[in-house]
Amino acid sequence: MSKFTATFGVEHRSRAQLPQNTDHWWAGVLGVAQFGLDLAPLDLTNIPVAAVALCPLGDTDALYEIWRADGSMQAGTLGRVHYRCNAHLLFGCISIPESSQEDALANSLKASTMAAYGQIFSALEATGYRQLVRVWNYVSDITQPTNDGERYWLFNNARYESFVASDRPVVEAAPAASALGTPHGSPLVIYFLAKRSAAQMLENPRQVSPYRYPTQYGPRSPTFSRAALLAEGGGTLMISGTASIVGHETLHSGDAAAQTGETLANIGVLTDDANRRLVPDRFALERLTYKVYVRNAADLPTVEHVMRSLIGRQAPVAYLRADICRRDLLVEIEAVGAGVPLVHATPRGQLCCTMA
Ligand code: 3EB
Repeated sequence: MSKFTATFGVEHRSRAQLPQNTDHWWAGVLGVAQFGLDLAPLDLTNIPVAAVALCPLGDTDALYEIWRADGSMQAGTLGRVHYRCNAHLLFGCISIPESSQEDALANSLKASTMAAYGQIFSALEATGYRQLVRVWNYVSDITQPTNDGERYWLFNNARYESFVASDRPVVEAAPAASALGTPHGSPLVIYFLAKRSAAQMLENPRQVSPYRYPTQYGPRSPTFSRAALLAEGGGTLMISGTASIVGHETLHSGDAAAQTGETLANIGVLTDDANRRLVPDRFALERLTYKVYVRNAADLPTVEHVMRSLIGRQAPVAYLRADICRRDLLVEIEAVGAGVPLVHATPRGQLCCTMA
């Protein structure tokens, strides 16, 4: 791995913490995910913004997840996909309204999922950023039953079929992902990061790989890996949405505190594996940037307490209220390791050698 982007990472900000639209700071932004209901548009030229109908928990009504990178950037639109990229990385997003007909609950999700992934894969082929490494999926009414099963099952089926139709790997090289539920009537929103060169995909030995889940969780297993390890940013670990699942089973049903602890144990296994692959102590629970989805807002103090007791006071954590794709899951946690602040602390030459 001879060349990589020195600066790459994520930060979370409130609206008040965003620089003016005209500020040069935005030149270093690959893309933005905006979380909140009925927010005024950001109105940024040439920067894709994924608008997700999930409410932040805490003292802000808008959360901005900002992906930063360096080098000159180019933006474009292909179909409904908006993207922006530097020499190595591409951020993209797509939003597809679902049919408003109640009786079309199943068909419209299948169609919108196939359309979204079809357009994403076409855009990746057209731009040359072929490796899809991280995907965020926001699906309305995610646990709602239909005649053909829960909507998450239908989403899984359509996602799988889209991958196969575009000759994409559905097992070991599947992207890291998150999948969360948004309120009824929200569009399907997917945002993603893609690369010109491959990333290392990680599995978690404590957990059955998603693509091998048994059919009790739906006839078609989910298409994602547990984490992606990228050379960019001096080594960046992107951990998928992670829950209190050991083997393939949900543990600690009804217990938000225990689910949070089990989830962090799962994340700890992934940071350990990434350290073995990259450099010792590169990643630690205390130094990740977290996004935590909480099913019941009333669980926030409990979840926060367990988070802080296990990760310490320093790590940034953003909380969102969201439905999680299994009804017995109360918490889902995703995380990003290293990124912008750590680049300077890490000797670059060492990373070049170990990532090769
Ligand atoms: C799990 O581990 C919890 O379908 O893309 C987490 C991350 C979950 C991604 C997805 C689902 C997805 O199975 C749920």
